[in-house]
Amino acid sequence: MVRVLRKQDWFHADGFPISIERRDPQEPFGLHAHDFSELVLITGGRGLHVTGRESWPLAAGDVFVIGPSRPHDYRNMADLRLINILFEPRVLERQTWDLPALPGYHALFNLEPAWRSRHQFRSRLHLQAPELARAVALVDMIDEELQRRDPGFAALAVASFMQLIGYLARCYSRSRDPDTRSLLRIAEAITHLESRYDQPINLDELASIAHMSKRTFMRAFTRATGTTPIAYLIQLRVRHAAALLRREPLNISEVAYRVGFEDSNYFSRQFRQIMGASPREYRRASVSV
Ligand code: RM4
Ligand code: NI
Repeated sequence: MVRVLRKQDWFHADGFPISIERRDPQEPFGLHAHDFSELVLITGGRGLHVTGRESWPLAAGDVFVIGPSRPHDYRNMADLRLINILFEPRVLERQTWDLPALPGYHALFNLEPAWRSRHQFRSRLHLQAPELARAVALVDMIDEELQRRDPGFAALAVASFMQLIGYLARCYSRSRDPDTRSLLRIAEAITHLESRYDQPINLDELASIAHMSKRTFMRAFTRATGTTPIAYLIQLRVRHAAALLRREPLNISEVAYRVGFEDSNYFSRQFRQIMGASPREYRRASVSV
């Protein structure tokens, strides 16, 4: 059994969903998983990052995300130093503004883990020294707010966290490495889906955004995300529909139409399959809480 680190032991008692741990250096820790996510910035030294059966060498400037329940460990450490930003994924589920419009955002948080394991970790975010310095300065701002915990700290810490993520996503998008470029092309197709989910979308268009043939695109997308482009789109639509059902007094077919479904029966079936309740039941349950 892999040891699982729990939120209650690593986050402040007030429940704020971001916490910072500096490892200067990282001490041997052992294989473990978490019920939260970690955004890790390697700031110095060397080591090996191990997750599952894969491992890859670390150097200053490497940045990666470890999602919940993914076991990992650091080995062969030589003065390995890192900053670990612990966060609950819900921070990125609520209000992300236009972060999902950045391909680097999807590459860092959604695609990379799946893609990495299939491509021996060749695609990843690596910051140049000045970029790393800027990222660390943003972390320091979050940290200062978390240390002081003055009124308003939550808003300011989240604001700096978003700035950090936006900055990292932009750095990712600028990468010239060929493996990373191909990952980013899939991320661009996702960005397109995310911003036009309510419109008719065809595969040819997506494949051309990714600069791939339709067949290669289908295969690469499915490998990177674990689902087909169509299933991804349907999930996206259903997610947006759920938000509308919670917030707006629209009738079901209007909701279906707004998120891009032409047929409201089809919408209801897909909704039930993904959310485990019909749109009507879902709305009733969310009103009563
Ligand atoms: C450890 C190591 C782990 C992290 C915990 C919180 O020193 O960095 O990856 O999960 O701290
Ligand atoms: Ni960890």
